[in-house]
Amino acid sequence: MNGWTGKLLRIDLTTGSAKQESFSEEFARSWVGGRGFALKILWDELKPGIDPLGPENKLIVALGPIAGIPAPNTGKAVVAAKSPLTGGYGDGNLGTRVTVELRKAGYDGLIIEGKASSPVYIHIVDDRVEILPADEIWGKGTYETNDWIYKKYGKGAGVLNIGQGGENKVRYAVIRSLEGRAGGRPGIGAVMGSKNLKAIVVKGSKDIPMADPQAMKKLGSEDLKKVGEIDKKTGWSIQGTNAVLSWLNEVAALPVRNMRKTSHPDAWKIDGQRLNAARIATYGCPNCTMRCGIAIHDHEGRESELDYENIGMLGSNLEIFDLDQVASLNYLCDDYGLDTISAGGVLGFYADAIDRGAVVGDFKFGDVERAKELLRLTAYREGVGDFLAEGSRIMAQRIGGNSLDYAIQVKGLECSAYNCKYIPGMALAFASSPIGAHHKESWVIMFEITQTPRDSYGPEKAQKVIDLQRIRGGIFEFIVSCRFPWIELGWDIQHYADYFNTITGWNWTLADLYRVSDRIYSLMKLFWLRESPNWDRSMDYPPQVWFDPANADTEGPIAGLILDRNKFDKLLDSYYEIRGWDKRGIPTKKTALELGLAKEAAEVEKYAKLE
Ligand code: PTT
Ligand code: SF4
Repeated sequence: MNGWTGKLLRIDLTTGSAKQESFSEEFARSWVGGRGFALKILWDELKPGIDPLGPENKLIVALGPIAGIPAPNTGKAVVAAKSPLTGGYGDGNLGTRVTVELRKAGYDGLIIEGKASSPVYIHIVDDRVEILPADEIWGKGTYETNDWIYKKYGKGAGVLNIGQGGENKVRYAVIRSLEGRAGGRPGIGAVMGSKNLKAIVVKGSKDIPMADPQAMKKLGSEDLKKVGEIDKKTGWSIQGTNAVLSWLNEVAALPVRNMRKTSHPDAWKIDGQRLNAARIATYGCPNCTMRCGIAIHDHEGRESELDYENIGMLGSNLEIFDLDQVASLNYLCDDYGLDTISAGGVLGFYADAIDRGAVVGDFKFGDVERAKELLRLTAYREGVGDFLAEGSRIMAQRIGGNSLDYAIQVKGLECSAYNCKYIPGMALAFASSPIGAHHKESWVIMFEITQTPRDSYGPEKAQKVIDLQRIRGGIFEFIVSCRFPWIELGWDIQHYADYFNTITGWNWTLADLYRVSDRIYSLMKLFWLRESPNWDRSMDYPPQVWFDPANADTEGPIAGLILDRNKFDKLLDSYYEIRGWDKRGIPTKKTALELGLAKEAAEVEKYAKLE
């Protein structure tokens, strides 16, 4: 089957065994790869209600047909599991050499199950798979672990690993890769830790199967060059993702003080210009000619790579406006393997709770040294860190009263760094994201603010959220490729259909790819329903505080304005209607059948009715 190696590698850590498994062309046609493969495997193999941190959960590393091929920005991988933070399907997409090496080793993905009796790491070289003791690296941060692996296997190996956060099952622990990247916000690093798995090291030497390798090579290398040239012309990588910070501050959408405020006069101190001026190194994922990873020295003189989300959540959201100190917090998150977005959200929620008098504690907004200590306590689950390691939804439930209103999360996942107090479309994007409040599914904010009336709740906003989800949460997550050339450089989405067809020898249109996106989104919702048969639309709501008039800004462009709950409900209705979902936000039977999900619909009906 061209385009896929056709093989998955299943590794059982309980028995210490590994076996190669083939998948059918029908499976590839229905789910394509990445998020599609991961979701379908977890759907088929996990019993509903299992403990995400127990041995029954499975860790999936899933690649797609264009992952790792020589074409723009294809060095990405999806890591997935049932999420310990949300309880639903969870995944993340990170830049890593593992993508290239695993495909060259002959696999389109890994299924890791069971639990090792003591800490181990997995070493894969083509057909050889070893499960080796990790005693020397267990307990170490990701940097030291990376160095240890580099020394042993050389810098050409693909590596995924976890820090102390994953080992100690912090619910928002991520998986890290050597390129400075991190992924799996919904606690996929904690799932890896729960299996006593410290790292995965991969090296491959085979060819990636393609229908027309010569044509792909030509197309890919020309396009890599073109993307690099466009990037130089537009200058996007000069500030990278942090180019957006000053704009968000201007339009009152920056996270400040647990998202109670939307802008700050000191925001310029941590903006894209300052970041670029402090740059000491630039990093990129494999196969990328628009390298966007900007590294600077942190307060302690260590190298720390910063993106906008890190700066927004660990900087302005905590009212910390020293870039080198923000870089220190970011370094700690990277080293402990904690998601920066959730870490910033949790610390913001905690400072806010103390401020409101809901809990007693000694952390204030702006207190960077205490923030550093709290990250350490969290990673080791010591003292109050054990509480912070649970994430803001569980923390709020434990605190009680109306605390949940102030937890800036959806479905348990902390919101990325966009303050949507008065941005209905982006609030819908967070609310409808099937893995919780991640911006990756639909970053509608720029379109919404620059091209629509900000205060409209019309169905065109729901349509735009879905259009973006089909591409971002859909195509890029199942063919598995970085979406930045398309978003930041205007690279036409048709290019990806072209790569797909050149590799597979098929003749798919964008409409065919969108259909796979819709199938995936509907199955993610069925996954939720199977886990929570009493599912209702309240799980698809943004944080309550965004509806609270008492929380409206008192000055600036949106002074006195806040989201309107009734209008938001109508917007959500429009979203469900376009998707063919019922008023609960669950696919109807008709939609499920149209998308080829008859078997899955029948399975879910053992637990709850479909309309
Ligand atoms: C993503 C989320 C993001 S999204 C950022 S910064 W961003 C944070 N990065 C973290 C980090 O770093 N260290 C850490 N300890 N925690 C972190 N948490 C946060 O995780 C690199 C880029 C970025 S930078 C983005 S938007 C795009 N994301 C893509 C995506 O999701 N899919 C896709 N097909 N292409 C993408 N391209 C871009 O990749 P999660 P990464 Mg990450 C150090 O994975 O779980 O989705 O969380 O993947 O390789 O670091 O992203 O302003
Ligand atoms: Fe990685 Fe950035 Fe390149 Fe995307 S644009 S592949 S995130 S370096």
